[in-house]
Amino acid sequence: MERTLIIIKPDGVQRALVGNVISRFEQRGLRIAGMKLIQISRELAEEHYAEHKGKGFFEPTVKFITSSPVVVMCLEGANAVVAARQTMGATRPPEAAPGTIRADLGLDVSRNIVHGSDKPETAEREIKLYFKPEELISYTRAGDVWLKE
Ligand code: IDP
Ligand code: MG
Repeated sequence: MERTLIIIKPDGVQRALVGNVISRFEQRGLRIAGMKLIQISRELAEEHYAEHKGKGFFEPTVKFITSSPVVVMCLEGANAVVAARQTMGATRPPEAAPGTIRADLGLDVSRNIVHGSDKPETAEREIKLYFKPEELISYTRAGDVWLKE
């Protein structure tokens, strides 16, 4: 069992895509272990995107993610990190496969609707940025037995 950190970015919230995005992860078989609507501070955004510090898109990306509320989710399931990234699609919407969130719902890399941890170690770091341990709940859903043999 693995956990990953997903953020529905300001464009997703403002464009009323929250339900659409959550549905895709839910239907894929990933469970919501934690979820909340928050306004990200500059300090948190800079920590979140620390690996990109110094790149040209760092400042606009930090400005954008702090510009309006976001929905943060911790998703849990088998291979949650890879599965969620696959459901999201490639970083740049024109390169994302049809059927993915970023291809179906967006056009531009700077407004690509969702964030998802890129590997299990990143997920661990990012989940801690947004959730206290007691805010996360592991459980089984009735339908989980129908997801695998
Ligand atoms: P990821 O979100 O698929 O993991 P990263 O390379 O980690 O992609 O970049 C983080 C975020 O920074 C992207 O989701 C996107 O919002 C923004 N970003 C990345 N590259 C560019 C760019 O070339 N122009 C504008 N924004 C970018
Ligand atoms: Mg990334």
